[in-house]
Order: sequence, then structure tokens, then C-alpha cells
Amino acid sequence: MSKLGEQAEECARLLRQSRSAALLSGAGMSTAAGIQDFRGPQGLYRQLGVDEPERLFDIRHFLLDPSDFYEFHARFVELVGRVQPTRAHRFFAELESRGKLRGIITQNIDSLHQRAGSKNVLEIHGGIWQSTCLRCGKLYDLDRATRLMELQGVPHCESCGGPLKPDVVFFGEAVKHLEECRRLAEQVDLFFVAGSSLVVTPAAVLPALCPGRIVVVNRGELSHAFLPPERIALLVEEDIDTFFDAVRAALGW
Ligand code: CNA
Repeated sequence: MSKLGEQAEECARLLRQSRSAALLSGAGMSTAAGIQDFRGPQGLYRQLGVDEPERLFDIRHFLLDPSDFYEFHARFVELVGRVQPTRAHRFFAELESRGKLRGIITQNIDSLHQRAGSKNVLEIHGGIWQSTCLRCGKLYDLDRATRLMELQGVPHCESCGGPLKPDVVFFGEAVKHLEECRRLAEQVDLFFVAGSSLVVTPAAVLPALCPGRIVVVNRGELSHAFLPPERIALLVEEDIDTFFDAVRAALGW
């Protein structure tokens, strides 16, 4: 049997034994959908022509001048609107509906897990589906904020004229739902990491909070700084869709 086949069989065995699992997903989960990771050779920064990514997502720079960010954001929103969830997004939605997956922690801001049908999704870096007026706190859904963005470039509040900011976590801001993410990791006996280099903290420390086994599916850069080696059941250096297709087959679905 091929290495892929063996790892898929082992993953299926771990899933059958598990009472409840969780997933931490990163940018690699959405590359097959057409949304690239940020810094890779095909990365979004290059694809959308961004020169200074750190400055773009720095909250201090956004507060001084949000126009650079919105130039990037308009193109990102348009891209997200065009793509569809991947087979792996759908596999994890199915795991949840079959009662095997307790929840997903995602570092992604593209809402593709929810669009695939997943219900319990903790967006630790926020999402683009809602924006907030920085002056009066009024909330805007994505459609309304996008219309204002198309009209004005930098969208402003219809009530008070303050600038809007999407509810995405910028560098220099606190992450969201951290306590819930920690509790989820502590409560499951199997923890998947898919498409994350585990470089960005605090998301990267979450797998180690799971008292059970860890399955990592990632092709390319991966930091082991926060991964307890004795609890890694599988380290799969494969394409995510290819691997979870094989797991689905091994489960007989
Ligand atoms: P990352 O640090 O870019 O890591 C992604 C990892 O996935 C890399 O090691 C890649 O080599 C690997 N990878 C890419 N494609 C595949 C594939 N098909 N199969 C297997 N492995 C693959 O991204 P992280 O998410 O870990 O952390 C960085 C930032 C980037 C997070 O805050 C994300 O929110 C943010 N981001 C989000 C999106 C999105 O919402 N889709 C897109 C780009 C960046």
C-alpha cells in the first residue's frame, strides 16, 4: 500500500476510535479553492500586488490611513465571492454532521467552512462578513459594507460618517474567542491541524492543549515549536484535498 493509503487508513482508524475531534485550519485549507496563502510564491500579496503586507494589516496604520488596506480588501472580497468551498471543507462539515467533530477553529477569514455547512466555527482571526463603524459601533453586513466600499473606496458609516473596519484581526489587535478555542481543544481526544504553518500565535499553541492525539496535514513550511512530538499520531505532507479524499474512502463513505 502507498504511504498516502497507509496514512489515510491510520487516520480513519483514529477517527473511528475518537469520541470527539476538533480542527485547526489555516490558509492552506483554501488554496485549492483559489485563495492563496499570504506569503508563498503564488501568495495573495504577490497575486494582488501588495508590497508591504505587515503595514497593510497593522492597526496603527489602518487608523491613520485605511485607503491602502481597502484597495487590497476590495479585491479580496471580490475573490472570496467567486470561489467555492473545497472537498476538505466539505469533509469536515460532514464529520460534524455525523457527530464526530465538535468544532473548528479557523485562522481563515473567508467563511468557506460555514459555506460548506459547518456550524460550530470559531474564527480566531475574525471574518469579512461583518464590519463595524469605528466611531459609533454600528454594524454592517458584508453586502452593505461592500456597496459602500464600491461607492466610496474607504467605506463610511451612514449614521455618523465614521470609517468602517471589517471584523478581521489586524496585527496589534487581540484575537477572538480565545477562551472558547482553548476549551474546545481541551475537550476533544483527536485534534486535526490542516493547512497551517503553525507560525502565528496564539493559534499555534492550541493543538498542544488537546489531551489526545494530533494529526497534522500540511505540505510545506511547518513550525514544530509548539507541537508536543509524543502526541503527534500522524504528520501528513500531502495535498489536503487528496489526503481527506483518501480518508473518506478508507472510512467507506
Ligand atoms: P500560512 O502560514 O500561510 O500556512 C499555510 C500552510 O499551508 C503553509 O505551510 C503551506 O505550505 C500549506 N499549504 C498550502 N496549500 C496546501 C495544500 N493544498 N495542501 C497542504 N498544505 C498546503 O497560514 P496560516 O493560516 O497558518 O497563518 C497565517 C495567517 C494567514 C492567518 O492569520 C490566516 O488568517 C491568514 N490567511 C487567510 C486566508 C484565508 O482566509 N483564506 C488566506 C491567506 C492568509
